[in-house]
Amino acid sequence: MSKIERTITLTEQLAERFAEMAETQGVEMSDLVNFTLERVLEWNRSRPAIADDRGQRQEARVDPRLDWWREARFGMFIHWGLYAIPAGTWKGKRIPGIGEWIMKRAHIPVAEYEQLAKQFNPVQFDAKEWVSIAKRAGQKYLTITSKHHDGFCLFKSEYTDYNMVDGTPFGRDPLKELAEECQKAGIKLCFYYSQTQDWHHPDGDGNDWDYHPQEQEFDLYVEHYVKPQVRELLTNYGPIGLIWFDTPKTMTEEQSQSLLELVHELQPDCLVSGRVGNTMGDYASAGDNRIPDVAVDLDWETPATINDTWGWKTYDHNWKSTEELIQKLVDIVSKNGNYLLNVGPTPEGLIPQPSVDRLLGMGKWLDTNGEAVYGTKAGPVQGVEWCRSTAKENKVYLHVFDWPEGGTIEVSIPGTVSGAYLLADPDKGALPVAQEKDQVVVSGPAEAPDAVDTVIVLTVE
Ligand code: JFZ
Repeated sequence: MSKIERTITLTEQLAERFAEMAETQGVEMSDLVNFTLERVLEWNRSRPAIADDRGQRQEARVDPRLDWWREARFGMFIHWGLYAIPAGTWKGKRIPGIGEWIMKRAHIPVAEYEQLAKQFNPVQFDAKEWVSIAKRAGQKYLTITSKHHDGFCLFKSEYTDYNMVDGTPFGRDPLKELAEECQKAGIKLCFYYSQTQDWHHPDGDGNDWDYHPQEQEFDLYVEHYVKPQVRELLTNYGPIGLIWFDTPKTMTEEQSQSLLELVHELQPDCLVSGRVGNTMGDYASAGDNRIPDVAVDLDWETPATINDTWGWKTYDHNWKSTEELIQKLVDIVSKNGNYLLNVGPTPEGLIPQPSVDRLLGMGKWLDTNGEAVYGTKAGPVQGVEWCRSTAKENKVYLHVFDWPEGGTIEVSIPGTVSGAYLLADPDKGALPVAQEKDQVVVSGPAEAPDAVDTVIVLTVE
């Protein structure tokens, strides 16, 4: 039976089950379907934000190699590749889902998808500009898709011509140019690399419309393709902050372990993401756009989108507001996490303007309030709707999202509070503080000084 036939059979069976159930329960079939989908979404939301197998190796929790990353807290994710050309539309049809998955979602044959490389000519690409946007946004590291699931490589590789230098009219290596600019700007360059899914490679995971999965030799692909390419990435671009492996799927413990060892052998300081699989990462990876409810005692990161796609889609206009993004950053940092916020540049090589606007807005807020974000960890106030807290040395930073009426801020904090001031106040003018046991009451101005997040600094003994 072909894939299409199997899908049709399954769909028919599912429809029959729904029809049967709707009849016996005496409800409309469409209601039943909607109800079921709601439950599936609910189930997804109820799953832990950080899955066990994307966790952090225990030894890494205290490893000083992570110190730069713990200090950084905010990074730029870049999803860029051939998928930016169709940008969500294939042969006139809008393909649902995230942009970089178009090859799989539309079952585009390798021979056809490959042709996109001949059109990829991002003449407006300017590494300096991209890095400058990250810098002005207050982002301290930059993680770019060196190879995504579609198999196309943004870097010059000896192991395939399906790469930016050998396979496109552009002929330049954007990772080389980014490496130089990152070095100058003091931003850590990091590489996303899809180690399991590769819909182009005959032995890679995930393409069952061109290849027969039963006949594939995944181990050979890891040994003779993934590892040599990881070696290239860690040899040709200077010091790399981390390798962001993704969707471990079938990765065995041995395979995860050997990738981890290879990375650490080539660049001992280079970190490995939790999605290398089998709880072996240097830090844990939360589900996409997921934020845990309370602080997590791990080093972890949320990868997130500004709209709903990673790779550029012309018709995804569902942009989160700057205010929302600032609060998400603070929410994550207040729980010990890092925020890796994505942009999906166009096939011309430009970061979409709505993304730039929001990033620069975040940077502006961070210019004033960065002290309460960078190098901080989870603060003592947790699980409070209107307030988050971060902490560093003898300071607790209260992040007030919803300013209470009259400006009286009341929180529970262990330790003696010796003073309070608004972080945005250059004079650090003292705010009245009263404390009774753990209850601390700060008298702030009647009106919220910052509608998004007003930071109050508490000095704690
Ligand atoms: C993966 C990729 O498939 C996707 O294209 C993108 O690169 C994203 C950053 O990562 O997608 C995932 C991986 C893991 C989860 C969700 C989407 N997860 O654990 O919830």
